[in-house]
Amino acid sequence: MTPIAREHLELTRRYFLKLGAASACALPSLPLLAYDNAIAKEALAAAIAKLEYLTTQDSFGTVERGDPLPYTHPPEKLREIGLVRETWKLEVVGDPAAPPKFEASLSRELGTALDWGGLMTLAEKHAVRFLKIMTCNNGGSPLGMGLWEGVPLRTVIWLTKPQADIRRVFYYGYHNDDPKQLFQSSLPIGRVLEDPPGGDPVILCYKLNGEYLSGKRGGPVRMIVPDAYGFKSVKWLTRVVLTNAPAANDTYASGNNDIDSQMKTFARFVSRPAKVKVGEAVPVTGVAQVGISGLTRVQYWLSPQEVEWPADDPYFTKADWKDAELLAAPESWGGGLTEGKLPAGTLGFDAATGRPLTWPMRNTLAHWAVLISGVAAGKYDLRCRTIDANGIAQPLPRPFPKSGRNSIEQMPLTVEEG
Ligand SMILES: Nc1nc2c(c(=O)[nH]1)N[C@H]1C(S)=C(S)[C@@H](COP(=O)(O)O)O[C@H]1N2
Ligand SMILES: [Mo]
Repeated sequence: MTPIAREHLELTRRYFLKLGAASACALPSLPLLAYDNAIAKEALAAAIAKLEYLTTQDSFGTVERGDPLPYTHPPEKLREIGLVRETWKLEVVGDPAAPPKFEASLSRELGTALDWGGLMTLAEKHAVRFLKIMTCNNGGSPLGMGLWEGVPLRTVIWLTKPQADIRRVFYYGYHNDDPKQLFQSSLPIGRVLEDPPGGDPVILCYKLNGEYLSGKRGGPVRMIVPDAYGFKSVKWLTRVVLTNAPAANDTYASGNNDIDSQMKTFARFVSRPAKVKVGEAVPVTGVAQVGISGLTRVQYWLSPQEVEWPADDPYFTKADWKDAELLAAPESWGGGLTEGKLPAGTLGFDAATGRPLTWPMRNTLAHWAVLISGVAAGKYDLRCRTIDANGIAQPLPRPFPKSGRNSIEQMPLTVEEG
């Protein structure tokens, strides 16, 4: 099971319990024994797996490079290269190839680089926390769901007294001083200085789920870009360059990746049986990533395998899709937070009640579940998809890979004679 799968079970168990109780009175003709079996199975799995909304730091999926991996150096070396909090430093300098107009470099050479103490002083006044899902644009499903804390990148950029001729911000992770291991990304200065309505800032991130970032997660400090795929969130951050260059120079631009893509909305299965007996309900659960266009519905479609689908409808738009249930925001967020509580002041949450202002929230995930009943014996393909807040069904409006993999997921399901 993936980390998100495990954390998801706890939520869905409650959903099935509620559903089971309600249907016992409302629909007395349903095969209750089968329902009970399904409920029991879910409850058991949940007790074993203890699911949560947030992914703990250690159970995140990881996409990394470097030989050796920067955080695996011995402690002495880590101190020397600035990959522990006590010795970490961030440079913010101008690009000599496309010079910006600004007053004050934060540089190692001048002794003005931002250190951990400086960052923590800024944090006292400027720290923010928000939820963001981490997904590799080429990965089939999310790597993890986090509560990230940091200081907005713009707070540090303003310290350099920028004036003009700045079009982009390039930024770099530690790479063993080997140009071949360099990992870099970039953003338009506009995105750094300003957030879209309801959006979160780009941050110099030092905490995940209330704990300091581990080396593996990119600590002491990584970039977190809330609305972008993972490659914009550079780990082991050491250097920011202000530039008047007009174009991106992201490492991910090689490999045919679309480096301007914002997150897409798409659904994935988490748990579903491969086989049931006729009369047994089919419990299905999943996650949906909520991209730039939001999320209004998750749907499923059970199609007999022997039916061939017309080639001119590759996204199954004419299929008999049915709604699954989108689960509400959890009461307990998990992820190792004390009592599962989000800290006060988390962006997008009501200060008085601690509840989210909108749900589902962009750049996070939502859980979904459905209990499918009355399926005849046979072999099926089970598919799921999202409908975004513009009413557009996955994988449209952006079906191409390399800007975020969002193809419709498909799982086989066999319903056996009783
Ligand atoms: N320095 C550095 N930062 C990096 C990477 C890397 O290889 N080196 N991988 C990126 C990619 S492609 C992704 S998808 C995310 C994954 O973040 P995670 O490993 O914390 O889940 O980190 C990004 N940041
Ligand atoms: Mo990635």
